[in-house]
Amino acid sequence: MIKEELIQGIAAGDRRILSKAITLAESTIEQKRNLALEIITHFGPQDNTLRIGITGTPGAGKSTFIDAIGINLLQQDTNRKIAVLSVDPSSGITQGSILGDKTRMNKLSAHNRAYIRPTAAGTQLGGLAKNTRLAMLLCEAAGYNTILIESVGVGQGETEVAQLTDFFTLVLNPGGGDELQGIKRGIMEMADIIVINKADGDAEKQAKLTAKEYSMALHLFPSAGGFEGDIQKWIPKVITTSATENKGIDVYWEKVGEFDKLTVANLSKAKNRQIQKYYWARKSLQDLLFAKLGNYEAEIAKDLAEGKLPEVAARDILRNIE
Ligand SMILES: Nc1nc2c(ncn2[C@@H]2O[C@H](COP(=O)(O)OP(=O)(O)OP(=O)(O)O)[C@@H](O)[C@H]2O)c(=O)[nH]1
Ligand SMILES: [Mg+2]
Repeated sequence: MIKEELIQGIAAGDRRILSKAITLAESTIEQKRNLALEIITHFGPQDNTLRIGITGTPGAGKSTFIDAIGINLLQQDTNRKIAVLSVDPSSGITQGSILGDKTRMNKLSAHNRAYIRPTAAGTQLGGLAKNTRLAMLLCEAAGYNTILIESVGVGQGETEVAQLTDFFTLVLNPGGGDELQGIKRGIMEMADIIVINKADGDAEKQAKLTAKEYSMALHLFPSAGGFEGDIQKWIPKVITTSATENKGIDVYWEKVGEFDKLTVANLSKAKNRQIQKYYWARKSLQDLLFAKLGNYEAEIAKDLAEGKLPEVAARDILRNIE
């Protein structure tokens, strides 16, 4: 498919063509990837979008929560179009969770203003968030003004989701003491909101208690609230929800709305996106350089055989890298 067709299709919001473009962006073939980059460049930055990261322990209810908040938002606001992207390092082999996600998001996946796309299987862990970023930019180009990114918040690499989004949501379950140990402190510190999900039935009381505990823990972080220069910082919130019983969903959107209003007004949303661009530029440069290293094995061997200091060999090679 040629570039013009792809651009026209995306501009018209054609999901089939959007999916094709995302597949190009995920490709390891340089030409295909470059085509995706050209398409994204054509559309330029979309500043009036909302990017939300949703992370949490496996099975915390992230997908069910996304289905509930997604439908709620689409009903409230007919100008919204939602794209859900998932970053799931475990989906590589069986694609089991992809099928699982479709059933957990059955309301959203049937909605004509929603688009759901898992990150392609088989990609490396480090590349997942990078591919998700390009997928997000393509979705925004296709008119999806609200992006929800689901990722599992254990292991490494998922902190990168925070580098993709404006608002970072951490989904946990009632009775969190043990769970806290599985979640890195760093992730808690990044959260703009902690959602204690599954606050229903017998667990409702426990959920309120857990929320109180997390709330106290959050305020112990020196990074919470206050001012940075003359910019008033967001104070992270803790709420309880039931994604299955649709409780607390309105409160969630209220908090997101407050956050967006604050960060647009004090310009920190735009500033944050600028910082993120630097992050992705550096990371891409690092990856490109790293990919070239393999070409210099023979030169390293030759230099060392000639008795060069390893440090000198490295310096000389770097000077000649094109
Ligand atoms: N009682 C109760 N169960 C819930 C709630 N939200 C999700 N669940 C259940 O929890 C299980 C896991 O839900 P998912 O939405 O797949 O959780 P997830 O965090 O996306 O899971 P992974 O993507 O596999 O990490 C399912 O059986 C859901 O029905 C809730 O609010 N209350
Ligand atoms: Mg899920």
